[in-house]
Amino acid sequence: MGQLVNGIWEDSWYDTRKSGGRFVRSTQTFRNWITPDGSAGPSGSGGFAAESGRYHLYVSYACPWAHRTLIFRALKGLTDHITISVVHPDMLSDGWTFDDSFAGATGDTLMGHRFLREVYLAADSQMTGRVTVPVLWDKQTGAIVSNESAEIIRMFNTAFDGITGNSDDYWPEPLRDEIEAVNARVYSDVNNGVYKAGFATTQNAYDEAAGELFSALDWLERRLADNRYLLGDRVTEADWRLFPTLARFDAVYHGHFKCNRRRLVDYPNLWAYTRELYQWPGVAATVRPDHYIRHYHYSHETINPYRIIPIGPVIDWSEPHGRG
Ligand SMILES: N[C@@H](CCC(=O)N[C@@H](CS)C(=O)NCC(=O)O)C(=O)O
Repeated sequence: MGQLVNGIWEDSWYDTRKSGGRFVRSTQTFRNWITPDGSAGPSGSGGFAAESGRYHLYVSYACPWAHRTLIFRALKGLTDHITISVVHPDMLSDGWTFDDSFAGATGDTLMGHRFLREVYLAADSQMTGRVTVPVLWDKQTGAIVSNESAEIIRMFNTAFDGITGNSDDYWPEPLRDEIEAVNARVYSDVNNGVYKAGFATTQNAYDEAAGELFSALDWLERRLADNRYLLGDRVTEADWRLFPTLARFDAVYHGHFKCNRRRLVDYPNLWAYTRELYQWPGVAATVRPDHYIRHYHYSHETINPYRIIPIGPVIDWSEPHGRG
């Protein structure tokens, strides 16, 4: 694993020395928005109009951030309008690669590159930063629109509605403030919280992250006792941002990241809720345990130096959820 510095690939693991053993996720570099008419969005520059077939999404089935974008692509009827390439689950010294020898890894179906970093360099030959998935690519201008999943799902939520005729809204105006508040805690303590626990290199950093994670799961469990979804009776972006972490919890985070106070299946409401979201039309195909179990255990040498892939818990996703 590594990063680009002035266009040159440097192979290095996350440096937690300056942050007291804490993992600090860096912010993303490409922050433009696709809009219905190509006008500029909340950040970046304009020129990215919603058009069928114009955009390509680079993803990993292992990555929870990329997973959100795949879910929104499915929910919003965008599979015929936005093409995808899926990287190999192993992220080693070359970062994400387009080796297509793992079932479901497609290679770079658009440009035929070997490494994801080449996609970044095609957009900016002097790029400095991490080479992450997801990446939303504009075929027309040869630019990266965005590599920030939180913003890609907002674009997918509305930008293509005129093309797809799908106006389902997962970020409804009256609920936005509350969605933001739930997202903030879920991001910090759950989505990123599992990484903070797993990548901690001091006991203190781990204790802090694991404590916050399980307090947040207890809070979510209580919330879902009286509410079908996080915001009440309507599924929103907040649910789809939580789901990828819950889907990986028992198979990956519980063991590999030492998030083991409880398993997801020990929380009756959260577990039934996760099954309901899994069973939502189009969602199951985005959940690839083969990719995420392989990715985490094989790629994180500092955590699992012998790269043994565990046998894993048996998880019955098809059990009726009984909610609603
Ligand atoms: N804020 C980004 C985070 C993306 C991210 O960190 N992706 C991970 C995979 S789960 C990655 O590609 N990491 C490679 C690296 O850090 O070098 C987003 O939500 O899109």
